[in-house]
Amino acid sequence: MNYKRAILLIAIIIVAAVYIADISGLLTKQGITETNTSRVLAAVEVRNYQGERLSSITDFRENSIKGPQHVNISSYRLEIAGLVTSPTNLTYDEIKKLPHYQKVVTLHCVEGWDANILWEGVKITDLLNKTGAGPGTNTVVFYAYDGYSTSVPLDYIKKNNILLAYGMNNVTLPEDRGYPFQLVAEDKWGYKWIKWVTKIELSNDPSYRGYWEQRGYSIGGDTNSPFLS
Ligand SMILES: Nc1nc2c(c(=O)[nH]1)N[C@H]1C(S)=C(S)[C@@H](COP(=O)(O)O)O[C@H]1N2
Ligand SMILES: [Mo]
Repeated sequence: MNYKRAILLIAIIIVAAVYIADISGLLTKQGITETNTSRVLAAVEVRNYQGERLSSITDFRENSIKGPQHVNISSYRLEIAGLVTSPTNLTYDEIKKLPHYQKVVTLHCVEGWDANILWEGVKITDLLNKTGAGPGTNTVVFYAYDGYSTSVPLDYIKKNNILLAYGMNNVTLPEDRGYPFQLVAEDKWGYKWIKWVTKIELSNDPSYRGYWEQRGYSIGGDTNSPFLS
């Protein structure tokens, strides 16, 4: 065997080994699926998932405070700051390289419409593992490109494997829907599902009020309670 063929063979063995290690990592954890199938997202959205009917990525009412935002992905950084041990900035590609998960979750807007979507993204806890959380952290505040903000308890994120989504129904999050990232705030009203996320801040202030919370919506935002507090 000549030198070039040996190199090629070694390369093939490495690729195969990485692939097998990756697929054997297919796991189901607390209702969410870790997947290796859709890192390259499709051109056409799925409308059924394991027999369940999904809404379309166009079944939303666009009513964001400043309309759809355009985020330049080459200069985009997700900042993770506040009560962290080591603050960090991550690019879109760095975040997409983290383990990714899928779950079907319904967004309920206080205006009375819902959307049942197959979300795909990374776990917020995986992001926070990069920075650490200092003593006293109990709240996670999210900020967006349009000046919007909201907060959720750190415990809620940990207990529910809350995702930061970059995909919906197997397609990349469209700009109108929050590209590059939307928080999948399951069991919470739509105003907690912050889009165009630019910053995650760890805080010790559970009474932080974001955009709609300052205008009277509840800080907890649970869909099983009234949203006006
Ligand atoms: N950055 C940002 N995120 C936001 C909003 C917004 O105005 N700005 N609106 C929220 C509200 S009230 C709802 S119901 C959902 C709706 O998602 P959609 O605009 O994709 O339909 O986005 C949430 N996330
Ligand atoms: Mo909403």
